[in-house]
Amino acid sequence: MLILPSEITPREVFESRRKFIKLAAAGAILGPELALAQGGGLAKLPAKRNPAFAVMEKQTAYKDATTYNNFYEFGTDKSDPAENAHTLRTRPWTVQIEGEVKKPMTLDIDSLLKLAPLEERIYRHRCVEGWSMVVPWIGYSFSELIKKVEPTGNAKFVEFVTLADHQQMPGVRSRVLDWPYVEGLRIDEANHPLALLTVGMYGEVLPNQNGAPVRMVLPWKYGFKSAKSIVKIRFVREMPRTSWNKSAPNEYGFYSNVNPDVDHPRWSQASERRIGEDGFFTRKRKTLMFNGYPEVASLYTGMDLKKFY
Ligand SMILES: Nc1nc2c(c(=O)[nH]1)N[C@H]1C(S)=C(S)[C@@H](COP(=O)(O)O)O[C@H]1N2
Ligand SMILES: [Mo]
Repeated sequence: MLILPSEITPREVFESRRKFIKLAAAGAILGPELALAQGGGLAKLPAKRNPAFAVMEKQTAYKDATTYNNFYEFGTDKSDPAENAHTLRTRPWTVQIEGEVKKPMTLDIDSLLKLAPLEERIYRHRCVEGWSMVVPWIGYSFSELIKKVEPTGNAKFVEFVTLADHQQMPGVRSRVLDWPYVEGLRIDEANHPLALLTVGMYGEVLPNQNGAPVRMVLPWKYGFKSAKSIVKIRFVREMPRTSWNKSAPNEYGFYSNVNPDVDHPRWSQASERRIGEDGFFTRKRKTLMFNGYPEVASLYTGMDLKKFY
């Protein structure tokens, strides 16, 4: 039945939209993929969407975002983290913040959650392997935490150290990487508002396989820069030696900004497969410079991005 817009009263519009949203939320009309921000039944985490940081692309289904993961501490197959990460104990959990700061602190997860207002941000998320997702994350800008600890003038970089406990993490027994998983940023990158200290996704706390209880999300960089299950944040003078850089320095540089013009030595980075879109007729998507976040470009003025990959 077609109704002309001129025939509908504002009240009817409102009512039908409300019904639609209710049904959509229940997954009845759109199916689970488009039902907005449907989680997986974990603890809810109220957060207001920040529209300035919300890409209007179809969100990846929760099921896909939580069963196709890289988290080598739980195994190297994409399905391993979802199968194995139930052994991770995310409470109690503390994050130690130390190094070149005037106010070093150790925060438990509840204090971290309360450090700044939680926002929902819908980011593109692109792995160096050539796949991408669109995920509604929950967190706040890492710059909020930087403000609290007051870095000294010597703090040029930030190092993220993540949990490496072979009791809880079966993958740590294998030597695929030099544990603990370490990542890093230059201090101005860490201060960029896009850099998200992340505690939830899809309206809920993070599932273990996605880096519970706290991780980084750096949408303009390849996924491996976004360290999961962080236990220590160090403000340092020297560029941190990061796990992937140590394991293959010619393949994984410190910066690792998404860049369609700089290929991985073993494959092109010009395009990507969006998880959930892999039908026979589905074209690969063109990868965008800085993953479609040109606002970070000024961080790299004057740098040769082929050299500083
Ligand atoms: N501690 C830790 N963090 C990690 C990884 C890891 O193996 N261990 N994998 C990285 C990689 S390669 C990617 S693509 C993203 C994947 O995040 P997601 O599973 O939430 O999509 O996490 C990153 N963070
Ligand atoms: Mo990745």
